[in-house]
Amino acid sequence: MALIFYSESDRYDAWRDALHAALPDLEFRPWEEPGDPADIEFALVWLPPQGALRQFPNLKAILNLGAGVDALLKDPTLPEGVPVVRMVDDDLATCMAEYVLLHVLRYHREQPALDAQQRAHDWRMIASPAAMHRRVGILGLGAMGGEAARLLVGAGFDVAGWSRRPKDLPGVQSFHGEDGRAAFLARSEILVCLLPLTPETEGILDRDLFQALPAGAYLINAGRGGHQVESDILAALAVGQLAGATLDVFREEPLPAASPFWDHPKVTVTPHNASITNPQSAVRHVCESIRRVRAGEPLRNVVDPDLGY
Ligand code: NDP
Ligand code: OXD
Repeated sequence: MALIFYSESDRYDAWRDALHAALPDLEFRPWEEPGDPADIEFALVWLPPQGALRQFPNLKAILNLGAGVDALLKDPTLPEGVPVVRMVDDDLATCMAEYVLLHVLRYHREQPALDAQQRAHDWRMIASPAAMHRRVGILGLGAMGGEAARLLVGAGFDVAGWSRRPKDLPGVQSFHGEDGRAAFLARSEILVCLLPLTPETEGILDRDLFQALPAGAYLINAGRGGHQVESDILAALAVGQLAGATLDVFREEPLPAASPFWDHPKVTVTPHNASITNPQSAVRHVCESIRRVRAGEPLRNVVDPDLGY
């Protein structure tokens, strides 16, 4: 039994060593040296070349190295009937929640304005309310959004979330579906996007959505660049409908040097590093999937190709 690994951004050696320590009988093969394709039962991948996974006739599961499977599902030649398992890992969710808390706090405490005042040698106090008076809305209340909500509630924020189905998370007001969207947006002074990119969520961060937010709201997007209509973000910033945006993801990555986001005074750019899969922690999730396949048990966190997440 063998596993094939493909990723240009995840560390091959770290994954090989972590998997070898946990499952010494599993052969770990680099993409360039797959050996006999018939040996390969698992593919541990991030953004593999389109069509490439079809060459393994005995593939039992495609284990995605990230939480988002949008790029993988774009491959029309993905082998039929082979389950795709997305990454669900405590460290991944914790790091995302930390990213969200950091940027929510920056906006809540007016840090960008204070930074600008410092640059101008301008000594003026800016008051912020206590966190309980700040309404934060999270689009997507899954593994990432749920943990971000938990941390924000713990920090005292007034938190709501929007998902497809209703949720029952302590301290979090739940809105769902199209019917719940307008009321959810109307209360979101700081909006965080942690949705998966699917045909339904593509371009969701657009002019109409920004107009449904309270004037001067803040946007934090760590979902996918495909969620954002980038010209609409710039337009909403120009008229003050958005007071600021923190963007970790972009339609084109790496963000081109000429992008107006880089130097925009109201935009914080981070290089798609809100949360990065850590092999030391995520290996447990991969091993559990392999164990389940071997034991003939149903896999967890399997992607529904019809929903796209
Ligand atoms: P999950 O599948 O666990 O959660 C997705 C959430 O989005 C669920 O609450 C789901 O609702 C909701 N949702 C999906 N479609 C809709 C819709 N049409 N309307 C309303 N709600 C919807 O995913 P994760 O939380 O693990 O990850 C979310 C995304 O975060 C990833 O797909 C990826 O794009 C991004 N990500 C970004 C990283 C970064 O570093 N920037 C790192 C990791 C992830 P329901 O619960 O009802 O199904
Ligand atoms: C992910 C990501 O989906 O890193 O895990 O974007």
